[in-house]
Amino acid sequence: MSQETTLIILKPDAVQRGLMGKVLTRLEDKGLTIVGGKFQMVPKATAEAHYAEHAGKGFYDGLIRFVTGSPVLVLAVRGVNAIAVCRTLIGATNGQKADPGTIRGDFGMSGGYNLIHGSDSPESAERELKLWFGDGELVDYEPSRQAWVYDPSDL
Ligand code: 3AN
Repeated sequence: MSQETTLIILKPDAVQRGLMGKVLTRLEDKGLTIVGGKFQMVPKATAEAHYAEHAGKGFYDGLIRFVTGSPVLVLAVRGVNAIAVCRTLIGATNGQKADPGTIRGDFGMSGGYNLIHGSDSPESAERELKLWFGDGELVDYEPSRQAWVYDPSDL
């Protein structure tokens, strides 16, 4: 299986609650590789493009206010099957229902303030990475531990 890259956002609640380190550690501990990152306020147009599929839903205006109201950490995360692996680590949308052991299950109590975004498909990952990162902003490198994260037949 080849490596995938997925778009992860540590949302304003993760930043404000001081959980960036803990969440990043979970991604790194899993064996995933951070290949891009930026800490930023989110322009309204970017938030609207990112969440376009939710436009018109009851929670949409609040979601845009939330994600543009305080800084986020945007990450590009790489690994074999990284999109599905990150979704599993993240857990169900609502922290009250997310399984213990997942990021939302361990740290969250809300469906709106749910700490972290992860692309939900290869198509979403491609679209979202293009939206949040410009040409040349992702860094291709081989982490030294890589040889001990994967069996060669995984790659
Ligand atoms: P997920 O992030 O688990 O893929 P989506 O794609 O269904 O969830 O929703 C995108 C974002 O919209 C969520 N992360 C959450 O911030 C917000 N959202 C989704 N459903 C609700 C809801 N019922 N109430 C409030 N916010 C919601």
